[in-house]
Amino acid sequence: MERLIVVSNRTPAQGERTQPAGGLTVGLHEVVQTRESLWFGWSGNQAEDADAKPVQVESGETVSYATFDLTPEQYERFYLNFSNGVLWPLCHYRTDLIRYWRADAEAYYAVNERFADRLLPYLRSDDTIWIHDYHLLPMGKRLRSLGVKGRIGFFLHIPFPPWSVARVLPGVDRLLESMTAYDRIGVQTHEDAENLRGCFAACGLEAVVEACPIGIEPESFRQTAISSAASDEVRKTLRSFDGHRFIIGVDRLDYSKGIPERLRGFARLLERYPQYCEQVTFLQVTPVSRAGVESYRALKQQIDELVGSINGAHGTAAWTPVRYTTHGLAREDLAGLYRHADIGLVTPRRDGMNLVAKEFIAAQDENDPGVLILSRLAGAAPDLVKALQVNPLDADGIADALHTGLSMDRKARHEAWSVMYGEVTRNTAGSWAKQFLDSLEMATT
Ligand code: GDG
Repeated sequence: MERLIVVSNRTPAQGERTQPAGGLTVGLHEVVQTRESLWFGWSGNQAEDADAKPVQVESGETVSYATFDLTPEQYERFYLNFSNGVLWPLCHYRTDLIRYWRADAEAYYAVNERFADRLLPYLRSDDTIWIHDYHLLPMGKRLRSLGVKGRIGFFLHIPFPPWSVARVLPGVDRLLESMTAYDRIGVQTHEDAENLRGCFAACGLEAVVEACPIGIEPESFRQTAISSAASDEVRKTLRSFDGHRFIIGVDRLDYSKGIPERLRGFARLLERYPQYCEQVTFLQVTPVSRAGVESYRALKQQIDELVGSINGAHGTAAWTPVRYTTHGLAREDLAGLYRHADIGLVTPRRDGMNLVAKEFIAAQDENDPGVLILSRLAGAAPDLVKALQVNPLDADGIADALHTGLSMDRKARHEAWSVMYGEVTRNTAGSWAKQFLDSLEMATT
């Protein structure tokens, strides 16, 4: 089997290499452990002299890591301003949040070229290269112009909008043209695939795009949930709920995740179904991300205020309706808490896939499973049809689904859960990577 080169903006941090913690890292963990691989990307560090510093290589038994620094200016223009201030909102249909500057776009292309230039000396002619996510859309084109002839695939982890939205981006045709360098482009859903194909067609371009939904490692997540369900940390949190039932939400702090909308949905539950007051607590875990981008700072303030106003309006001296933390939890604590939760509340306004929904299903106790409430705008929605599906903008719809979920008997919960658990165990991280790499292998270059 040829060597696999994985390229992503960030490579997993030291602690994550054996125990992956987040979306992309979870997805790729299995594949890089099972074949000779090199994982290449930004170190996460900034240095004024980054361009003069060599790539750092840490060799391992099957997987090696090669990382390099960015200059503060590259970090700001490439990562914060263009990747997260232009492409992320565009791909999540939030054109109102785009802050476009031509200099940032130029820095984006320049850093992509730098990724390619720095990778080149490490490549062998028979390597299979797999590039990931919106930070690196044009990287393949540079590799081709440097003479790389082997297979290059690309996977987009976030949604792709239709042409009517994508055309808002200045220079979108240049971006799409650069993506034709790939032998295969994978996206999460059929809708994303249709959208991206439509964009290529609108620009008179051709590329092979396919839907390939990402999964998790359900068995190991399930084992983590089982072994953590009675840990000190999980028990301490459960004790603090004082016997109340609880709803859990887990998301990076991001406007795509629909956190204010979800809080309004919970508030509507308390207003319209007052029998849940002092009976149900909502735990929202929201590690801060991208604090350098203005729209994320504004969102944090909005959530802080909403949590305060819901707790002020509905709380009592003895009960806090919303428990909210912006600190991440350890993965095992998260898994243990999912297992005890009555409801997993996953209501993104848009999401490429949403692995939290799949983790929640994997973590459940099959004898007494919780209920998943899922946004119909998450990429996971077509796979998890037995979830209680909601429109994330409809606070009353979320309240009704919460009421339904909290009222479901064990048999109904088990029926829905077992169908979804079947789906989560069929389409795993491993099968996702295999499907994409098999398809890339069939590409003739
Ligand atoms: C992107 C796409 C797509 C979250 N909080 C904590 C924590 N997490 C972990 C979750 C999950 C991961 O982070 C989040 O994955 P998602 O898929 O939900 O979302 P994104 O980070 O936005 O990922 C997404 C994904 O890429 C993969 O293709 O599904 O649509 O946006 O694993 O558990 N982990 C720990 N503490 C936390 O507080 N340990």
